[in-house]
Amino acid sequence: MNKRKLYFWMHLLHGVLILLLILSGAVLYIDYFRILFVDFKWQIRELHTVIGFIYFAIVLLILPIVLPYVKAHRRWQKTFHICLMVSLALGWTITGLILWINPTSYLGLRQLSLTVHDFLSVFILIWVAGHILLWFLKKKKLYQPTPILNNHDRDKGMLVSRRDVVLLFSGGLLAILLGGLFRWFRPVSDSFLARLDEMKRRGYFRIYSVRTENPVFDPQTWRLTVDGLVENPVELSFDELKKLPKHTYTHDFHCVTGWSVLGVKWEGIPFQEVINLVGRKPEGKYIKMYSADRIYTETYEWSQLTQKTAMLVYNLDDKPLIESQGAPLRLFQPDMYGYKSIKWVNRIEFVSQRDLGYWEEKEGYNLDGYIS
Ligand SMILES: Nc1nc2c(c(=O)[nH]1)N[C@H]1C(S)=C(S)[C@@H](COP(=O)(O)O)O[C@H]1N2
Ligand SMILES: [Mo]
Repeated sequence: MNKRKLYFWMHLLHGVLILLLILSGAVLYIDYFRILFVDFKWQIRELHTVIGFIYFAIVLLILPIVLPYVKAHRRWQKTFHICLMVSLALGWTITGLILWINPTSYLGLRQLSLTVHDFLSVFILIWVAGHILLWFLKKKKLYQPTPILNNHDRDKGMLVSRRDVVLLFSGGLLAILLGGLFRWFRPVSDSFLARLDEMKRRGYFRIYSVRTENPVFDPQTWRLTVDGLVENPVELSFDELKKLPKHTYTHDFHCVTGWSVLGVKWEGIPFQEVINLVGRKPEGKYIKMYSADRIYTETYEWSQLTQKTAMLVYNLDDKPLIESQGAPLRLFQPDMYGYKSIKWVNRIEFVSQRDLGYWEEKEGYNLDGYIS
């Protein structure tokens, strides 16, 4: 294979791998796709990781070919481009590795990695979009590329000159920055920046559901059934439930797959209030909760839910739960992982034998889900 062809294929392979990473990453990142492919979430994660490793290997392979070339030519565009690509690859790989290892004892590090990983991905996405746009425009003859004057670019089988890519990219960045100066753009850029800031500071909920459709909450017809091995089974309307003594406190939320939200304000009814209300029979040692999605369940030892902070939550950060986050009611036990925080709770059954919950059955998650 001659050099030109080799460069061409390397460049293409590099691009294809990035595209695959972005695609598999998007499935993990975007609520809609994650929920659609929920049964394969771990497989997609593994796939994403493997492609990531291959990608990094390719970057390492390409480097010895590219570096001498950059050294010989000392053109700032080239140097800039290579440095950028290599730092992106490094940043992507290092943060990806940390997320893969998922160090539960270093939540801060994990959180930081997640933010950086997400941020770099968006950056790369913009980069790729620019690449494809230029290539497309050129194909349609809508754009005349800056002539590729030197032989090396031609040797590399470049589709467009690096210079145009750099120009387009800096142009895009500049547009976003300058956009902030125009009044019509302000709300967009401000809310974007505010959201970005909040994401950086405390993370955000990555809505997880095993069904594609959320149960709808109708305050008129909604009932919470508490039954099983209790003295007085009850059916509570939302208003009745809210009349029980409430409790509010702030605590972090951790999903076992590696993301967290810091400093979430939880407001709801301590579960002990419900126990008091119905009177647990001695045989009712375990508690099984059902979701209005009619598929998700979770179970607990009754004694795991007696601390005041184990609650049926209806307000999150001072606002009623939104539909995708379990409206009107979800459980929260601060010592346990997110999967124990069952959403759309509509039935609580006291039982004498403990069943596995949804994820415990499906993926072998730990039954108690305590954060280590
Ligand atoms: N009914 C129901 N509850 C659920 C889930 C679900 O799929 N269905 N996912 C659990 C998991 S794994 C997590 S991490 C949290 C996510 O909460 P969020 O969707 O508010 O981000 O909800 C938990 N409760
Ligand atoms: Mo989770």
